[in-house]
Formats: sequence, C-alpha cells, structure tokens
Amino acid sequence: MAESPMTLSEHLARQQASLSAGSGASAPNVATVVGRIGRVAAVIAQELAHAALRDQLGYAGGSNVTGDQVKKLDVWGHEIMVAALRETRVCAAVVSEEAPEPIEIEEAGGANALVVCTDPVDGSSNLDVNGSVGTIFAVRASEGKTPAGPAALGPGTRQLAAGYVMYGPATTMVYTLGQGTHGFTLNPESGEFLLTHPDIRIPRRGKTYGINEGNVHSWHPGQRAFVEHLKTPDKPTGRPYSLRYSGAMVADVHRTLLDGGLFMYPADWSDPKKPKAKLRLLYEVAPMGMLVEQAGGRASTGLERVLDLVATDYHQRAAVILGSPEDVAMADEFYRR
Ligand code: FBP
Repeated sequence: MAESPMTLSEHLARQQASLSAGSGASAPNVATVVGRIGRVAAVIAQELAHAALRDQLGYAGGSNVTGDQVKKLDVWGHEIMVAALRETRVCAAVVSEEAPEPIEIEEAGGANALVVCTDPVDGSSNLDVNGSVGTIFAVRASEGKTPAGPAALGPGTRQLAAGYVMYGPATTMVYTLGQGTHGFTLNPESGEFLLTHPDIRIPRRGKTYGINEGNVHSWHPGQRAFVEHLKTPDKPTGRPYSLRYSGAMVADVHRTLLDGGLFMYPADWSDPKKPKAKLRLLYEVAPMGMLVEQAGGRASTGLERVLDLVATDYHQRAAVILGSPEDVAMADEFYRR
C-alpha cells in the first residue's frame, strides 16, 4: 500500500531537527510559526470558497498604508493571521500589509521570539472575480528587541523562513527554512497539508514570462529590450516565450517555480532619477526571493540581488525579476547594456 505522504507538521519537525543542529535555539519557534500559518491557511481557504455566499466579497471601505483600496477579505485575513500568530506565544511582532505600523505582541518577548512579515491576502484584485489569490509570509529573529518590529528591517538574507499559500483549484503551501523549498497540498477533508512537491528545483531556463505589459511605457530601457528579446522567434533558444500573467504574485511565482521562466514586476522608470516600484519588499519580494533561491533560481531587481536589499521602511517597495537562473541572468545583462 502506497505510504501516506508526510504531513506539514512532520516535515517541519524534521527540518527543525536538522536546523537545531545548525542555527540552534530559534529553530523550534520557526517551525511553530510556519505550522500555525498552515492552519490559518486552511481556514482562509474555507472562507474564500464561501465568500460569495457569505457577502464577504467587495470593498471594506478605506485604503491601506500603501494606498490600495482594502477588500473585506483583506481585513478579515489580516485579523485572523494576527490572532493566530499571537496564540503561538513566540511571535513578538507582526508587520502586515494591512497595518501601518508593526503590531507588537508584548506577551511574546525574549531572545528566541520571532517577527513575522505578511501579506495575508495577496492578489486582492482577483478576489471578486474568483481568480487565484494567496498569502505570503517571512519570519525573522526579534533578536530580543523591544519593541520587536524594527527587527523586521535589514537585508533579506536575515530571513529565517519564508513561504506562501496559493488558493487555487487546490490549496498549496510552499515554504523554506533555508534548507530547500518544499510544496504541500491541502487535504480539504482532514484540513492537513500533505507533502506533494518535495525539494522543488526550478528549471534552469523556462518558456514563459509573467509581467504586466500595460506598463511597458514606464520600463527601464533594458527591461523593454529584454521583453522584446523574449518575444522574438528563435527556435534554438526556445523563443518566443509565452506570456502568462494572473494578476496575483503568488500564482505567478508558483507557476514559475514549477515550470521555470520568469515573473517580473519592474519599477516605473518614468523619472530615471527616482524609479518607483510597486510590490512590497518585506512581505512580497524578499520572501519570494528566498523561496526561489532555495529552489536553485535567482531573484534580482535587474541591478542587484533582491536578498541584498536592505529594508529601512516596513512598507518599502522593490522591483523584482525572479525565476530560472539563466533567464534572470539574461535580464540582468540587458539592464547592464
Ligand atoms: P496585493 O493584492 O496584496 O496588494 O498585491 C499586489 C498584487 O496584486 C500582486 O499580487 C500582483 O502581482 C500585482 O499586485 C498585480 O499588479 P497589477 O494589477 O499592477 O498588474
């Protein structure tokens, strides 16, 4: 009889055991937090499936700190994520897309307490059209700081863990503790995530690219030339690449991780002195950068490695070009020309 797939909590326990041998004390708490996010994700998946039946679609009114109009499910997702992280008693602060400042959780201080950065509901523009959406998170050490929120700042290389959940035809959770990138599928009956994509390795080159071409006029000249290159037929190099863009970063990154290719959200270079990016560094770009690198891929801004970017603001934005290592390297080359 086929062996039943490993559950998320079993996998986390194994990852934690090998981590404890290396990075020591905070490992247990990291596994606890990632496990708890898995359980919240199962609840979010349920709610999304019933949202239209429970009048949970549409806007909540008002906008968040980055100027996005907030959906009812954005607020709901934020609240249950913060409540769940509070219950772990090892999360000292939460940086969320839906809160201007970090939410401090005093009852969970101490040297091994953690800080979580999260986009509880990513791809909100897809919510009311039943498109794929997701949850993105990253975990950092609080370094015993009080308040703990500032420990979220600094380079992406300081992330201890990162992951996302994709709410699509199936609900998939993908995470890394810095020991490879692993994918799980939710069993809706049991509410458990089961290991279906162990140790994901992104193909060295892909056949698709994801980008909002509606912004072409504002791209860096290197970005424009690179996309033109991808669209130019050339059999030996597998071009033209096909365009695949869902409007939700989680769904586009998930496809890219499994099939290879690229997901890109470049900055607006209308004013070359002040390029303006859209996606947020702490809870969108840096977590995805860690996941893709742990799967053998690359994540760049076009000019530098995403994980070397130093966050100085909780809602700082950053450009991102991520995916297959050879494709991203080519994009960087076009930026340097
Ligand atoms: P939020 O929905 O969490 O604000 O995320 C931003 C996002 O929706 C990404 O998921 C997606 O990649 C991008 O914005 C889509 O932007 P655009 O509509 O400009 O193409």
